[in-house]
This record gives sequence, C-alpha cells and structure tokens, in this order.
Amino acid sequence: MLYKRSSQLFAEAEKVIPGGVNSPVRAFKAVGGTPIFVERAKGAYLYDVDGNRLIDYINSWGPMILGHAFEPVVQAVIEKAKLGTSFGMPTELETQIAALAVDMVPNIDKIRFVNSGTEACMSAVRLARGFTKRDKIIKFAGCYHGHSDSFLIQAGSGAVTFGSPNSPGVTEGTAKDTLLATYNDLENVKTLIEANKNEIAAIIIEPVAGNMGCIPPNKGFLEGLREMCTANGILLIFDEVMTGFRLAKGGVQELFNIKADIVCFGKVIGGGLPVGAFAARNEIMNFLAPLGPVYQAGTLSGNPLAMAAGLAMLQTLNEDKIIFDRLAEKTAYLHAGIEKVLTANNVVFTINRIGSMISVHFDARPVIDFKSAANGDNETFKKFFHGLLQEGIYIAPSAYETWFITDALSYEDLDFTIQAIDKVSKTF
Ligand code: KE4
Repeated sequence: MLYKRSSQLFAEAEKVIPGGVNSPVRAFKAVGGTPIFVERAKGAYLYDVDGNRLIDYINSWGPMILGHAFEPVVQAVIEKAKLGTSFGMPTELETQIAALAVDMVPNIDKIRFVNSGTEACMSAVRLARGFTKRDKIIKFAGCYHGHSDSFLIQAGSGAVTFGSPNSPGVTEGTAKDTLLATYNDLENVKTLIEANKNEIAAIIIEPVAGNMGCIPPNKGFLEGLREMCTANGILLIFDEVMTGFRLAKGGVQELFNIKADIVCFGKVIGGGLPVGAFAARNEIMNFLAPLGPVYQAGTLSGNPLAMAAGLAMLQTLNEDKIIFDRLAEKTAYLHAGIEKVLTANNVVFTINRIGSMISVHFDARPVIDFKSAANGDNETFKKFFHGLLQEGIYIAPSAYETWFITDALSYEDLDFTIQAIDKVSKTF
C-alpha cells in the first residue's frame, strides 16, 4: 500500500491547519505515520487519494452504521439542498425527525437538536445544573463527552491518546465542579456522592463506554447509578452519542431497560452530517429557552440538510426489524474469528464486545475501566494498526477507541479481515 499522495496532502494541510487535521485523533499521533486522506467512500469501503481500497471499521467514528454514501441519505440531502441549505427559521422536517426520535427512544418527551455530540453533552449538563440548581457533576475517567471544558478532566478518546487528560485552558474554577469517578465502581461513586451531599447536579456517563476501547457496564452498575441518582436528587445523563441508534433502536436505555433522566445523541442521528441532540421528559426539557430559563442556541441547529440526512437514517433503522441483530451477529462472527487466530498465534490479548461495538486490547487482564484499558501494549497495537493498514483494513488509529461495525460489511469482508489479522499477528 502506497501513501505518497496522502503524505503530500498532509504536508500541505500542516501549513494551514494545526497539526494538519481538524480533529486530533485523525493525526495518527498514537500509532505514528501520516494520516490517510480519503477521496471517497461507498458501503464498507474507503478509497484513499493513492487509489487504495480500505475496509472501514471506524465509519466516521460511528455514523455510517448502514455504510458510506447510503443511497436514501444521499438522495435526501441532494433533494433538500435544491430547496435551500439553511434558513434560521423552523421547518417541518425538524418536527418529523424529533417525533421519530421521541417514538424510537424510551423515557423522552422532547428533543433539542444541536450540531455535535460535544454541544449535546455540554447543553445537557447546563440543563441539569439549571434544573437542580446544583453545580457539581460526576464523570468517569476514560469517558469522553466532547471537548467542552467541564469534560476535559481525565477524558478518553483523543484527549487520553495525547496523554494530556487535563487540557490547558480548563480553569481551576471549572475543574473543581467536575468530580472524577472510576467506571464500573459503584462504591467510588457512593463515596463521591456522600462527600458532596446535595451539591451534585448530574452524573454523566457513557452507559457503554467507547472511548477507552469498548467497555460494557458490569452487571448492576447502571442500576446502582440509577438508584443513587434517584435517592439523592441527581440527574442521570446517558451520553449515547456512540450507542444511540446503534446498540438498539432505543439505545442503551432499551438494551438494559434502564431509565436515564437526560439522553445525549450524535453520530448516527445525523446520518453523517453535523448533528447532536439531547432529550428528556417534559419536566426537564421545559426548563430550556425559550420556554424556561436555561439558555441554549445555535445558528445551524436543525439545519435542513442535516435533518434530512438524519431522518432518512432513522427511518431506515426504525423500519428494519432485524438490523441490530444482524449487526450484532456480524460483530460476534468477527470476534470469534479474531479470537481464533490471535490464540493460534500465541498473542496476549482480550476482546471487549457488545452489539456492533468491539475492541482488541493487547493485555490478558480484563478491561473494565480506564486504568485497565491503559494496560494494553501500545507497541503491539501500533504493529497491529499498520499491519492491517498494509492489508487494506482501517481500524482506529488509537487503542483508546472502539471499532464501529457497519451493516455494509459482508461476511467475505469479515473473513478477509480475520485472515489479515492472522497474517499480521504472526509477525508480533
Ligand atoms: P463530537 O463533538 O465529536 O460530535 O462528539 C463528542 C462525543 C461525545 N460523546 C461520546 C461518547 C463520543 O464518543 C464523542 C466523540 N467521539 C470521538 C471518537 N471517540 C470523536 C472522534 C474525534 O474526536 O475526532
């Protein structure tokens, strides 16, 4: 695989864009080498500027659950663009996608659309603080809720990839209101709540973590958080930017039958266009301007092109009764294949998987939180990443990410991937 043109483009990009990228994790800093520049994509495949075809296991970090350039989404955007691209005024389309999302997801009466997952989580925390009249939040080490100041405290994803969990520019004043807990550790959360009685507005969590690799909640963990929040007047915020409309039609609330107070969305809900959203029952959402005192706004929120893409995506997911089972079956097949070849090649590893989210960790110990996720051998991961790239397979350029399985993947693609992992892991 040649990457001559990508390297040339990266050198040009670095002159006018910080680090040559518009989002740090794309820069390959954790794995070395220069980022791949994409020319186009279709279905399960990326086509880079050097003419290489890559099987895509990142899918724009989640949105492309039905494959790249999914025809109903593409057509919806083309048709809508002909009628104007943005008005800054309400359109019926926003009501249509809002009504569908409210119908698909349990425990929400209203939803507000924004332009990214960060904006959704940031707004959800402000709403929780306004509703409870409390200042503090609990987040979990290794969970990533976007780059808003309150969240860049031991964040996951790109923040941890850079080994700079606490970003400069986040003030002490902000950081003091973010309490840090350990994922899958209820006792730790209990201690924090008792030490900050009546001061905590919300606990925000990735109910299935995807930013320290894929880490499902231990049995009883989410239920324990629910009980503690209810008992202490704390709002439970599920950050379902990754899991929403991916792990089930109704996300993790449906999958585990757990009731969050506020749910955040991104990625899939926009069909690949910039969309985030946050939703809750009327009692909470009616606190939002212009109805209530909590302010939140956005010029391009509910943008017609983004709404058209999101609506086409959600309609397809809502009508396909077996999509989530099909995705889970493909992911289980991939898991079994990877497990077989890595074991045969005497590699030390563990695999986490739930639904269409999966991650490979090069350590034998269970990966259940940020600390155990950090046990993974990054040198082996780098060989894994670049070896697969040479075989035409694109996985996340960081060990602190999950893979996102798309329905566009065929079983031939999965077999090709398993064979490539067999070949690459023989060189470890
Ligand atoms: P965005 O602002 O990037 O749309 O969403 C932030 C966010 C919020 N919550 C969760 C659970 C997320 O995973 C994300 C963003 N995910 C990363 C991938 N791990 C985005 C990739 C990137 O930063 O370029």
